Amino acid sequence: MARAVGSLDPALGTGPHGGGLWTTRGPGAGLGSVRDVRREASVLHLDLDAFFAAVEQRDKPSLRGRPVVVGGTGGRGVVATASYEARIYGVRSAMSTREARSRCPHAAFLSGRFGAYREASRAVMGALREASPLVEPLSLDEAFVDLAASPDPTLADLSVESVTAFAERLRARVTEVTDGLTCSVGVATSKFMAKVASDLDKPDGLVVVAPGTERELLRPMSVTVIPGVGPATADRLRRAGVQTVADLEQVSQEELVRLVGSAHGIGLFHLARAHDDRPVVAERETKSVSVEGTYDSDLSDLRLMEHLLVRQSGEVAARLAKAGLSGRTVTIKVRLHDFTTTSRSATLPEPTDSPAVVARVVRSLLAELAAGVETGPALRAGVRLLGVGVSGLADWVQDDLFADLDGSDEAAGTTDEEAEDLPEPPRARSSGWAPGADVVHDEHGRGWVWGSGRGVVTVRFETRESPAGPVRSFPVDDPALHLWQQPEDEPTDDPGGPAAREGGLSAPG
Ligand code: TTP
Ligand code: MG
Ligand code: MG
Repeated sequence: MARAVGSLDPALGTGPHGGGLWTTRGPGAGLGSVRDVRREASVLHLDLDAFFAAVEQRDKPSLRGRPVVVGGTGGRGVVATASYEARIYGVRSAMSTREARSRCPHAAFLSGRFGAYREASRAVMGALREASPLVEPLSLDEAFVDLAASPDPTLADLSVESVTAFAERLRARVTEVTDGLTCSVGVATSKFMAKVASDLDKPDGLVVVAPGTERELLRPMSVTVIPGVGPATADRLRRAGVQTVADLEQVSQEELVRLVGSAHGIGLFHLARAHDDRPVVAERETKSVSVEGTYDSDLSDLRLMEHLLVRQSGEVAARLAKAGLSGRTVTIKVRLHDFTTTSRSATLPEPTDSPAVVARVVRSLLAELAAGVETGPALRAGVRLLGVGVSGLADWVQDDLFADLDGSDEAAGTTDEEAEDLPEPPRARSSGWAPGADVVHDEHGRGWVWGSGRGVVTVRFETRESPAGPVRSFPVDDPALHLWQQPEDEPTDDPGGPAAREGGLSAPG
């Protein structure tokens, strides 16, 4: 499965484009230092294949080799991911579940089990840390590993041959510790190129980009391969006649700054030349960007509080974007009329700098406070300070940098349509049988919810270790049927925290 891109001749080196010119990002973002691009392909990027769906197929033998869609299964549900069998029918992440059902009606639609995903993620990150002490997780299923920091003696020369062999062993190890999940890996001289490479031979692939061949690999690719270039930025560039990285290389730095602004123009100029000297950072210093406001008279109108918090979300997001930062944890802070201060946080599965995403989380956090037995009345009794913060900062912006800038008013506004986009409140698990949920029956043992409705719940009795099992139906209130929980489930402030549960996957309707 290993594929080496470009020449294996180490004499090619990295050329003269090494002098680090990254000065556009904020201090401490990991980009301000002057550093040479590495001479060896020693940055590894690993990403699990169809992560949530693959965990479901692992644990549900009857679904192996079949289309599986994980996401919100209710009316407003959105697809989190789809198995490769379902992708053949055009099912994609972030598509509405309704659309996914019409494209692939015979798929299994499951509402997701975050405990199982977190457990798999922990096993993977553990295996990566065995390989090198320098591991930088980007999300539940993805991380950078610095091979130059590995104590493994086979990596001593960091040649293409030795990193290739090492990466293959690491992939096998990931499959072993996760009981069968596969991953795709890219190895290159920088984070940018390693991430590009891990996507080139998905699923279950390995691509090693030989040092010196980065630019020829990038040239034919669409500009959207560059982090931060989403549809809106790509559209601006396309209108200027720039579609591929080769086109982008022809544009001067001044012209790029004019097209997309100084903060991103300079970065784009360098990334188009595969010039990325960001280090792999194991433990990021937790920093935050926040905005707060104090008010002369106590506020007691919830809609006004929401309006102010949403405006602050826009300011925080703008500061993040300006500094080239993104963060995963969104916090609201509220000081009550009696000067007690309270806060609520939620952690997203991926870092964001989007005003719309921050505002959405902020609204649901305010709604959570307003619904609290004690905090609700306290809010209504009057608030003198409101604040919004984003922490857990990364310098890898996942979203489209210009998607929100182009429509910033709508994104940060408080229209009724947006209010309807609030995540559905988490539903108590005992009140329903979510499709895909683990159950145990006193007589038949372990299984999972295949479907429910009209007072009946249907269970397939099988587990990771069993062959595909039989299906049986029970009354929904059958006292012999119970939800089954992973014993050491639910640590709270982990990747895939509350926001991931509420926003990433809505409860089935
Ligand atoms: P990805 O790594 O982007 O996707 P994937 O692992 O499902 O598929 P592949 O890498 O093979 O292309 O995301 C990892 C998980 O994050 C994914 O399984 C589900 C979750 N996720 C969402 O909940 N919503 C999203 O929009 C995306 C992109 C991912
Ligand atoms: Mg993945
Ligand atoms: Mg991923």
